[in-house]
Amino acid sequence: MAESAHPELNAWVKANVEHCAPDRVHWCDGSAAEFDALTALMVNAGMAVRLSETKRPGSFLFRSSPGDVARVENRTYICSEHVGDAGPTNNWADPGEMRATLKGLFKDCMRGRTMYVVPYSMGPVGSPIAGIGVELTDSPYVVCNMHLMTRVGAPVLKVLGHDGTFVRGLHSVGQPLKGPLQPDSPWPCDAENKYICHFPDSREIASYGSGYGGNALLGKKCHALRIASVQARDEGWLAEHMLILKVTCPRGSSKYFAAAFPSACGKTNLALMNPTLPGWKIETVGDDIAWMKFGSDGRLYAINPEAGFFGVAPGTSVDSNPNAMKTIERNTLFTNCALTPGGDVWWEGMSKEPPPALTDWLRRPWAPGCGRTAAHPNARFTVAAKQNPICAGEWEQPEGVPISAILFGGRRASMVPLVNEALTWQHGTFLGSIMASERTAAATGTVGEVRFDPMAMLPFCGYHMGDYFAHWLKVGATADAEKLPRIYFVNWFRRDGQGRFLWPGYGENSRVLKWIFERVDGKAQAAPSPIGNLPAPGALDTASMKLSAEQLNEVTRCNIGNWHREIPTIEQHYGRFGQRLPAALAQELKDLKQRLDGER
Ligand code: GTP
Ligand code: SPV
Ligand code: MN
Repeated sequence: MAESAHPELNAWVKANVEHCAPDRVHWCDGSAAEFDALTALMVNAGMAVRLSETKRPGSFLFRSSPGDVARVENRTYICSEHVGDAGPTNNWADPGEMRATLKGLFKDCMRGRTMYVVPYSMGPVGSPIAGIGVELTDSPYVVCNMHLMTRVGAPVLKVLGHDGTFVRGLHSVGQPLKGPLQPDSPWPCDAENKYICHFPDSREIASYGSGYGGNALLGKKCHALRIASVQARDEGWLAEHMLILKVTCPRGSSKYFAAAFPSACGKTNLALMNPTLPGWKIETVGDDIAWMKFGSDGRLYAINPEAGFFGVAPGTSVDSNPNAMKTIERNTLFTNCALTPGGDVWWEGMSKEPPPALTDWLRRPWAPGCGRTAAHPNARFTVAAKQNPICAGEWEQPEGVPISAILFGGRRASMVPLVNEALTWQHGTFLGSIMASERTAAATGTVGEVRFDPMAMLPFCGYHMGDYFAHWLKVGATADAEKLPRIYFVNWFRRDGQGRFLWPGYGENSRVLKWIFERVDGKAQAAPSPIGNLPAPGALDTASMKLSAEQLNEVTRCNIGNWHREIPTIEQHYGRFGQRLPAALAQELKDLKQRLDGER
């Protein structure tokens, strides 16, 4: 493939070729041959290990530089034209100044390398909800991941035509090759000098210095969340950090739920769940991102803009997530997992007993009890969604699937009960806006620290969070209230005094999905509480569970005292948004306080 039929695209590529000075330019067609050629190239260069053809056919292991293992929120910038449009939760940078900085960084940065031009569609090609982007990158690892995570190639250029709009993404690992005789490093990057920049007004992304995940696969968080959230605000729809699942009850009727949990808080696990409740069935539409627009029938329809999963490996096992284990049996890219002597991958939690000897993610010999983890806690697998044995037949339906319920949830050791139903869309928006969660290894920072992460969008909202809340309220106010999804708050991560999880989670979460399903149908019973409707005694199906009455009461109750103590923290959180905090949410907080006072 040479150039496209799109003069503006061609001119943009040409300008970047001149500036970045790659030795070669390759327009990607998304074919299997292209994928095979690139993986072979990386194996030969020592950047990838081909895994055993009998144990893990068609699969490869990559080990990153220790300085490039996760998203870097402190190096992620929203460069809005107007000061203040990025809001207090984002790093803002002046777009003019940032463009000048980037110009310097990208100058000749691809010397010795190939620039890959990756035209991709987020969403089924040609879907009315889908969007197109083009990523220019000097990383063959990124290209192979984009093959699996998005739809790449000629059909995308066809939809783009000669004047279609697209999101522009420029990416470099930031390590020019010194010369043809200089061997490449196994994971080139510029560890100390990363810039993940977004220009929401012109729908542009520039990412420098990292090759890892959301920093580098620009279709994912940069495009499908940070840029798309701005497009969604402007056009009246929602771009959210949500899985999409289909749940079918024993009598055969189905509903679709979307759920927002922060990074590494259980989206992939819920979306691929094997329910423990007999007769109930879960199928996957998406595991990380949802784009939702209103259909002509007034209901909210969601598509999964992605085509694959970039999932957390540690903790994934035949017991916890058998469908994920089946999905990644073949044709999978693994990053920062450990390598077995037999040419397979391993990570903490994959089996109860670790293998006797491994090569860890830093390529060092590893033995059980040596005091280090063999895989990095943010080790990941990249795999095509269609390999998932429970992939819903309609997952690529261009019009999307109608959403009946939206779930919000985070990791909270105490306070937040297992499930709580919002009273209205506005109350649900309130609950989403005060959501907090313990930080995980998905981003660099202090693991375990509780922080507010509204709607699981803290690292991903491309504009002022106060305006984002207002957008949610507006979406609800302009819709037919009867047709809006109901909103729920869940928490699988309650702990006892010894730090053990009180709720078994994983497949047992189907019990909560059942209660929500039946609530939407107007069947299951609820009991009011100051924070919302909790399952009435006996309404949550706990048949054949090994959970004592005390444990069940502890996970499902609203702890009035804890909520009282949380109010000042919520007020402080809200205080950050100043005048841009919607009055309706300030009122919701007052109402909550009053209801809690009434329980004293
Ligand atoms: P991102 O891809 O970063 O957005 O993460 P995610 O939200 O898809 O999280 P994922 O499902 O990969 O889970 C992350 C970690 O949480 C894994 O180590 C899981 O084993 C663990 N986890 C998931 N669901 C549960 C649950 O119900 N209970 C408990 N205790 N742990 C869970
Ligand atoms: C997340 O951190 O929410 C992820 C992984 O899904 S990454 O693509 O690295 O953002
Ligand atoms: Mn995610």
